[in-house]
Order: sequence, then C-alpha cells, then structure tokens
Amino acid sequence: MKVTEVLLRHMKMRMKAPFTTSFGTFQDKEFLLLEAKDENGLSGWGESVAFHSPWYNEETLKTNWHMLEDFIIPDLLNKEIRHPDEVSEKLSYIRKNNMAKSAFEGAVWDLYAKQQGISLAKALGGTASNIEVGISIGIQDTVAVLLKLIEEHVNEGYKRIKVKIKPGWDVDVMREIRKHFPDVQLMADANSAYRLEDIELLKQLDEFDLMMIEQPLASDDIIDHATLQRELKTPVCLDESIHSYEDARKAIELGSCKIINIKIGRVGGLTESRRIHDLCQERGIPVWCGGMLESGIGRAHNIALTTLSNFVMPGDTAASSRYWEKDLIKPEVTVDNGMIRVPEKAGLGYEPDLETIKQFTVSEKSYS
Ligand code: OSB
Ligand code: MG
Repeated sequence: MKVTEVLLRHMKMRMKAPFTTSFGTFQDKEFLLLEAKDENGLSGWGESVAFHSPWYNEETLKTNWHMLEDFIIPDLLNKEIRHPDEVSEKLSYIRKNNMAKSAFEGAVWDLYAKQQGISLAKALGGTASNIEVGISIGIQDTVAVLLKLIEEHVNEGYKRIKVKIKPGWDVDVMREIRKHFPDVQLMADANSAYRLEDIELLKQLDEFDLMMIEQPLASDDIIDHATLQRELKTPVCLDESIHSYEDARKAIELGSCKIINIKIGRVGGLTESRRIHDLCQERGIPVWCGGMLESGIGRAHNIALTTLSNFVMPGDTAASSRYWEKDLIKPEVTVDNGMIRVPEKAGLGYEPDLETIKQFTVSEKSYS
C-alpha cells in the first residue's frame, strides 16, 4: 500500500468535567488527528495522545507536529508499505517521539484493515467480541464528591474503579472508599507522585486489597519500583516507565511490576503494543489497556488492541459520553454493564464524523 496524502488536524475539545491527576488538570483537550489516504481515496485514521504540555511525558502536540511534518511524513509518504509492521521498523532510526510515530502507524493500521475488509481487531489477531472496561476518576475537591462519583460509575456497571492519588490524597481517601465499597474492584494511580522514601506510606495501601497500584514512583524508573514491589503485597503496575518491548523485558526481569498498562502512543504504536502483549503473555504478566482521555478515534484503536488474549483486566476505555458532549465518531462508544461490544466492520469500526471533526479543528494542513 501507499499513503498518497496525509491530513494533520490540531483539535481542541472541551471535556464535560475537568480531570485532575497528580501532575495537572485537563479541561480543554488538545491533540492531533492524522488522516492517511491511499491511491483509491480510502482513509485511515490515527490520533496522537500527546498533550499540550509535556507533563505526562516529554512529547507535546507541537513536538508531534514537528516530528510528523519534518521526518515521519516525508519518510513514508508515497513509499510502498507492505504491512503496517514496517512503519515502526522504518521509523526506528528516530529516537523516542513514540506518540508522533504512533499517530501515523495507527492510521496505516486502520487503512490496512480497511483494504483487507476486516476489523482492526481481527487484523491485529484479536479474538474477543466483548471487552471489559473500568473507569479512571480524577482527584476531587472532597472525599464526599469522590464517593458520589464512584457510586454513579459502579451503578453504571463499570468493572473496576481507578482513582488518582497524590501525597495528601491517598491512604485516608482509599480507606473511605473501601469502607463504602467493600467489594468493588479498586486500584490507585499515582502518576509518579512518590519517591522510594515514601515506602511506609505506600505500604499502608496494602490494607485495602487493591488490584494494583499504578506508577507510584518516577516516570523513568524501574529500579526503585523493583525495591518497592518486593516490600508491597499490592501488585505494582507500570505505565509511564514502559516505552518499549525492551523496557517491558527489563522491568519483568527486575521484578519492577506484576502488571503492565499498555498505551499504544506511549510505546510507539500497535505493532510494539502487540509485541509487549505477547512478551507479557509468555512471562505470565497480565496487561490492560490504558487511556489518555482520547477522542473516539484513539479509543477505537484501544478497543481493537484490547481484543488480544492477554488483556485480562478491565481497561480505561470508558464510554464516549464519560468525556464528551459529542464525540468524533459514529456510532459513539457505548458501555453496557461494563462491557464494550467490539465492532465487526472493516477498520476501526466507527465512522469518523467529518462535520463534528470540522467543528473542533483549530488548524489543519495537508501533505501530498
Ligand atoms: O495515567 O492513565 C493515566 C489520563 C491522563 C493522563 C494519564 C492517565 C490518565 C487516566 C485517564 O488515567 C484514562 C482515560 O480515561 O482515558
Ligand atoms: Mg496511569
């Protein structure tokens, strides 16, 4: 196949409610969409999950635009691509910038699946027809507000509740949640807010029978996490620390985690995500699919990936309506009793809604 035209769009969408993590608050979500067209006018779609600020990782939507415009698009436009797996291979000379690479690769995967007339899930080798989903809840002003939100989402059927924690919003909050919801599948995500010196505090979380604690320590660390995991009963799950198959292999060998959160953008695409998935499966490490507050387009990629067989824990792929008044796809992603039915149509299986996309486009540029 050949990509003969690329459209980059800078998007800005207001979230229904602000989302607060240990590193900052999101309200207006800015990101890039990448549409790749082939000779026959078929379009594949990708989304960059880089944020407007470099606070989750070093990338931003502007660094992604630069990498795409000046390197990735010139490298791949009008070049023969026999299989989407070749994209990451051809871009491997570029260090990191995984979210930029992933935006292009995701569009190529969608295009490839459409050309084959199969769903993206099937193209990846996924078999699940329904996937389990959980929900991630940001830091709130008061515990009472948080408990109310948890109750709503439990009633909606979400299969597990993840709450964001940070110093000063951790042990007491988790204790209150457990008191009110003794049986819910519960976990905490610290987004790197702690240091190994906080070990005594983190150990107190063992009391609450959490499924896992996600990324407690530094975003580039796998050494201190290994020390921490030896001391904790609660499984450690790594998010920010895993950028590649090699990172996953080393973290597993060191015992830095018992679970891995796979985010397609963080690891540079679907091909690398699948390699990490396969490695984890061999090593007995369960995985689940993380989220980056994506629009429906990124969400559709996440859903397809989650159909692989070692995605055995609920992901952060909540319904469109959890984030947006109106999403960019038709139909929107819906969650029924904590499950998403995986679409069977070719490619992403959700149709990008061009009118809505236009409404939220700040700027766009075409490359051919
Ligand atoms: O660490 O998983 C994370 C949101 C923004 C940045 C990082 C994270 C998150 C979430 C929300 O937890 C996941 C989602 O609902 O998309
Ligand atoms: Mg996380």
